[in-house]
Amino acid sequence: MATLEELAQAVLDGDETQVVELTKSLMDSGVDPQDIINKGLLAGMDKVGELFKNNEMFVPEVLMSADALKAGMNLVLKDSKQGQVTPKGTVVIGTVEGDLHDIGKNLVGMMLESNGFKVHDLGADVKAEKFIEAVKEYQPDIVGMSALLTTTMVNMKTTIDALAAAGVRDKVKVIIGGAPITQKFADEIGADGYSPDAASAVELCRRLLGK
Ligand code: B12
Repeated sequence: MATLEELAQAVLDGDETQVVELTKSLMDSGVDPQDIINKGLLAGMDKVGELFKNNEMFVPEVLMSADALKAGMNLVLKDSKQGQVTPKGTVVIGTVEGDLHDIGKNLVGMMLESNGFKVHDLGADVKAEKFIEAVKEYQPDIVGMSALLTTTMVNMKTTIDALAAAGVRDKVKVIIGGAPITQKFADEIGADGYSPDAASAVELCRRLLGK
């Protein structure tokens, strides 16, 4: 039988085919989807983060791991999404201007979708104006912003200020996240919520919408 350790290793190896096979096998064996995500897929990505930080892994390999992770996540989340009908709420999500990191943002989007939210993903390197346009177009309940760089997290405040200047700040709840983000920072810039990971982001959205 496939193991969670093998799955983590396949993510680390950037071996998408293997990740898909192992994920399917674990799902077929009835392993808890949360364990497949946290102890398999994300455990592998954590290791990638460590090696990248120590210059033992480089951009092309990191991107292969990210693709492999996404393939596995899609399988698990697609399965848990079945049978859902009315959306619990609408979320517009994006990574702020200047920042290309989208893995965490994608995970948050996928987890929200699989928990019944309608998600409009604006992608990465999203300017404040684009968030404003999306709020006007989709009329979401929540705007989610992600940032992974200390140099781009300031653009979360820029975006909140721009939403206010455009007269739409009070129409939405704003939530933020990403490795350098803290609750303190969220309070400082006037965000409505922060969460450290994708699972608690779902809880946060539910709480903010009273669902
Ligand atoms: C993968 C990666 C990359 C990839 C990104 C690929 C992609 N498509 O995303 C590539 C190789 C392109 C890259 C490039 C760079 N990177 Co980089 N990268 C990483 C790495 C290794 C992993 C990030 C990641 O995906 N983690 C996995 C996900 C699942 O975790 P996460 O993003 O934190 O998301 C979770 C939570 O934070 C939260 N969350 C995230 N977003 C949101 C949003 C909301 C609304 C909520 C509620 C929650 C939430 O939920 C998520 C899921 O649980 C980190 C190291 C690290 N340990 O963080 C460095 C890191 C972020 N990168 C770093 C740097 C410096 C760079 C570069 C500047 C390198 C360079 N010199 O070119 C460039 C910048 C490019 C740019 N303009 O954005 C630094 C940042 C340092 C800093 N403090 O600013 C880090 C910390 C590495 C390091 N220690 O030096 N990087």
